[in-house]
Amino acid sequence: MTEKKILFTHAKFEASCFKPEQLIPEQELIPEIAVAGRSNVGKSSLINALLNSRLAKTGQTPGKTRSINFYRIDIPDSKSFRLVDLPGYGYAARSKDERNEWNRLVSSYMRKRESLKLVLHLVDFRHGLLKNDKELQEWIRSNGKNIFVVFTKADKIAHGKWKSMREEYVRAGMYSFDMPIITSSEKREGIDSLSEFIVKFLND
Ligand SMILES: Nc1nc2c(ncn2[C@@H]2O[C@H](COP(=O)(O)OP(=O)(O)OP(=O)(O)O)[C@@H](O)[C@H]2O)c(=O)[nH]1
Ligand SMILES: [Mg+2]
Repeated sequence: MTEKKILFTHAKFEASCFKPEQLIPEQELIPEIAVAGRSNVGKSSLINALLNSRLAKTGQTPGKTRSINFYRIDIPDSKSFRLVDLPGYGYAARSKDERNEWNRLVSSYMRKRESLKLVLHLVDFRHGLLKNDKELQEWIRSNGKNIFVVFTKADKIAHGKWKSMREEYVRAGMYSFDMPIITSSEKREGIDSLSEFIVKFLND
């Protein structure tokens, strides 16, 4: 059976917000799905893979995305939504001031945003959850938000190990409200499954 692929082709960049005061207003009927994770885990690359575009800036240097970036996606026969690229955390070379800025920006977004319906927590498939990932998960959940884990950079791991590794991570206590999806933005693996998951989530 061949299913019709869902393509997020109607996407546009809306805004880059560097400070809480700059956050664009929420729109009642537009749910937001945020993409969170450590610096360099592949957040912006995943957004580009999902949108089949180069709208999000990616890079070799960790800490590439310093703002919260909003993308608006319209899908035929489905609800529209926003993908929200969050700045990464856990980049050691950041100064204390920069870390405080991150906290101020991300926490003001997470705490107040009613339209934020889901946080995609990106986790490098090679490393699993590190200490600050666990802290992030606890903090997101304490704010009453849904977490769904998306593994990234799976092309670095032999295909044959994927399933057992995922099971191992889930057994070790990684939180995700549904079975995590394994992706590679570089090889476009798992991207269609993730698109389908998003559409189903939006319309359930
Ligand atoms: N092998 C491989 N590399 C990837 C993949 N996705 C991203 N990368 C690489 O990882 C690096 C970081 O990617 P970004 O998408 O910029 O990561 P980010 O999470 O947005 O990083 P910050 O904005 O710094 O928080 C880049 O060099 C990408 O080319 C993937 O699926 N496989
Ligand atoms: Mg980025």
